[in-house]
Amino acid sequence: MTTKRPEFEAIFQETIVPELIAEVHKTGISDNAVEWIAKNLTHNTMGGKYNRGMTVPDTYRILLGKDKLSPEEFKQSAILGWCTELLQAMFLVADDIMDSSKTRRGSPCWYLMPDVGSIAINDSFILESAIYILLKKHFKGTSYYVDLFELFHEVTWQTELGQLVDLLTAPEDNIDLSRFNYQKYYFIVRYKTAFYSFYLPVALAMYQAGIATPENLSRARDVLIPLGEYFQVQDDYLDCYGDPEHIGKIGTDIQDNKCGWLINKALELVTPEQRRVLDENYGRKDAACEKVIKEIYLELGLEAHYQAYERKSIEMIKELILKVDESQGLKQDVLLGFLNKIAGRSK
Ligand code: DMA
Ligand code: MG
Ligand code: MG
Ligand code: MG
Repeated sequence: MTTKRPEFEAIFQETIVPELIAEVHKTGISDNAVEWIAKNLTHNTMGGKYNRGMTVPDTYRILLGKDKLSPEEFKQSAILGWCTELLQAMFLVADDIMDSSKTRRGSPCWYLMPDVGSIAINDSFILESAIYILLKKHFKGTSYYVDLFELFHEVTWQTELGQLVDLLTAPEDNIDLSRFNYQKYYFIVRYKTAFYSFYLPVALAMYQAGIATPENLSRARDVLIPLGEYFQVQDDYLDCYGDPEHIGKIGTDIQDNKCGWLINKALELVTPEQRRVLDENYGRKDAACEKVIKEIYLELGLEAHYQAYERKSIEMIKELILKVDESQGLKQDVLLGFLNKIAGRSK
């Protein structure tokens, strides 16, 4: 049985928020600050797909070989799941500022909410710090406490490096498509997305289940990183072709001059004339230029190229999964389950 949203959300509302708020109260901070933190936590951490968060209890259950976790087992792994969602919340609050995005999960981005503005920067730090408060409260004394810490620190660092290269490759005032290539692209997506979104939740459950040997971790990583790359290609596709009502966000990649999958694919296929049009219109903060780029994408049949990429990726990842050695406690079903959560997604 896979984790259901209501049981996962109940842990947040009944355990995570009250505990964090109790911690905040201990400082004697003013009531309006307490209310602010409660709002920051709920607005930015709830309402997503929870692909990352719910994968922790889903993985833990499979690794223990059970149909259902006990309430205590579920709670412990759901807390680690919420720590991954807090990390995601921290990155998204900052990412939306850096990408000049307008909406997230169907609401205005946090920094655009009334009275928030640049307080959002500090709010993202608070979301990150909440992770370590929860880890201390629930895992200090376990044999793997330091491993959890190091894992969060490592993937946070990797994500920050990925975000840095994502931003450095997309300067606002110096547009030069000849600097884009797949090598840069795959560095960006591996670092900014794959480690924290795919490796992290599975590795957390592996520590909890006591099977996180270096060999098992590296077996898992060898599948989860390609899975994360595929996920970010989907994200790039949806940025242009997703329905904003359905995906909850309005795409910004073309106007932001991002080194995304679609522009890299386009650069591979263009005629010199189409290339000139891309050079003149990509990365401009102008809806008319963005429309011209989308017309070129249409001429190039990028949607069909994406569908072909998607089929090939799913196939390739399934093959990788079938080769995973299960003799040391890792289970192919963990990886297959994660693949099935995202394969062919439209949001
Ligand atoms: C996402 O990149 C990476 C992080 C670390 C949030 P993105 O800007 O493509 O994400 P989104 O499309 O959700 O803004
Ligand atoms: Mg973004
Ligand atoms: Mg971004
Ligand atoms: Mg995106």
